[in-house]
Amino acid sequence: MVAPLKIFRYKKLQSTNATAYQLAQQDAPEWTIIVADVQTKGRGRGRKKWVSPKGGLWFSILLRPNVVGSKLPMLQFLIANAIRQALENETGLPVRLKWPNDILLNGQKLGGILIESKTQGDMVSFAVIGIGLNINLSQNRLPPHAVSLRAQTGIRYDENHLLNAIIDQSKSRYKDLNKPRPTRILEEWWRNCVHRLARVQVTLYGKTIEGVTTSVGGDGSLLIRTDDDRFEKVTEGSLAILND
Ligand code: BT5
Repeated sequence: MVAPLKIFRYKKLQSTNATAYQLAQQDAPEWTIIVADVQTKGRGRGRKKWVSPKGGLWFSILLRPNVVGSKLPMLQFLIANAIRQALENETGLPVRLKWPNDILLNGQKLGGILIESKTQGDMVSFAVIGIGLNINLSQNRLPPHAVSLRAQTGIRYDENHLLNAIIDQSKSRYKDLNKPRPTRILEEWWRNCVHRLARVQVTLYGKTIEGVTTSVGGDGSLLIRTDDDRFEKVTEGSLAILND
């Protein structure tokens, strides 16, 4: 059964993920959504900061998928597909995806996804899906290599309308997570991946792998064919697209 949607809106929070996580621990139902106009401690992966002034869409969705923890990367891809489709439908802009968690517009970072979860044994008890999207921020409020919809087009967008479109797309795809094979999620993600069959460099803990990305796997990994024709599977890291 799908629980009814409940949206909690705040003017300012440290992090919508932190608030959603607390609510999850207090048994809040699936599809509880936390939105903040401003985050004072917005976070990315690891210890990275997420710049979150007014003008962005900063929100978290609480889900309780009945899946094993190893399926969480597919949940991230599923949500990335939902965001991409919603933004493309509503704005007509060519929004693309970059491994592992980036939403791009014209090669620059429009947004990102951060999943924080709790598991019990192998199973997920809840997942908080944090989504940050630069909607109406002016370029001078954005970090380097970032872009907003408004900075790109000069148009001001309705953040609420976009939020609803993303939630609708996420809801209509959610059941795909329970399919035995994640083919549909993976194919859609890969079709819209900006570095499909491109030369990339992935860095993790100082180790670098260079080569051509050939596919993504059901565990969320990226397969890279190196110059000496070996296949390397990477499950974490930061990816840069090489131009040569
Ligand atoms: C991400 O991390 O891309 C995930 C970002 C998730 C943010 C949402 S907002 C709602 C929810 N509540 C939170 O506290 N977080 C989530 P990562 O791949 O680690 O990228 C982080 C890097 O992106 C930083 O180190 C900066 O280089 C860059 N960055 C920071 N703020 C940005 C922004 N507003 N737009 C584009 N890039 C940004």
